[in-house]
Amino acid sequence: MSKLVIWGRTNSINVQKVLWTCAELELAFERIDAGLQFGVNKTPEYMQNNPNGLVPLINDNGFILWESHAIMRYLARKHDHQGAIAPQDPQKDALVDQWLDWYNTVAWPAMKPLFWGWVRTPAEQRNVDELEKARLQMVVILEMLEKQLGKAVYVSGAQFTLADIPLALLAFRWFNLALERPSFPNLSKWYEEIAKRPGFQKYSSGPLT
Ligand SMILES: N[C@@H](CCC(=O)N[C@@H](CS)C(=O)NCC(=O)O)C(=O)O
Repeated sequence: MSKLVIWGRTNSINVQKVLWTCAELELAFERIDAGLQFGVNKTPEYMQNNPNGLVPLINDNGFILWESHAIMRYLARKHDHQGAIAPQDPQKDALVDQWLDWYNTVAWPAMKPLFWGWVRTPAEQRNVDELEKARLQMVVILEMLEKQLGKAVYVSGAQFTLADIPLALLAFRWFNLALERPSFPNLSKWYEEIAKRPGFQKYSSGPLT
């Protein structure tokens, strides 16, 4: 029987993407804690499999893969024969890729300083002016998502797909930071819908750490 092993701590957004994807695809897996306080990810054995020394990493019956979006796509390609979360139509699938890339190149780079500043930096070391600039930048970026969600029910179109997963995990962080937030009705409506999914409930929730 094929065995999927995932390395990564459950509070990592990148690990959560993979765990939630497994939940959508109803895949069984073994998870090994790694990263931050758990260590593991900088050991020579781990670095041989992932030279970045980051989580997540998977071993799928001998096939090694890192980079959370590559892992999500791989699992969907292997198991999602009906196109339940990764559309088979090339254009719909390309739109999924577009938003996954947008998350990596635009949305998360803007969110990361806010998350690290408010969650992982001691209060006395925070640069509040820089954090305010980061918040305003994030508002501009979320306006793009707000517009998109005014045209489509889900991020890449009419169907829930892989593209919703990272952005919903980002939105969880945005909504759970004690920040001033403008009203984004489309984003809120989408988020409320997504928050009903068992994979989101199981892997995204809990205090931000
Ligand atoms: N682009 C990579 C980023 C992976 C990444 O930055 N992982 C973080 C956790 S979210 C990490 O391993 N940090 C070091 C640690 O946890 O020790 C991906 O999407 O998988």
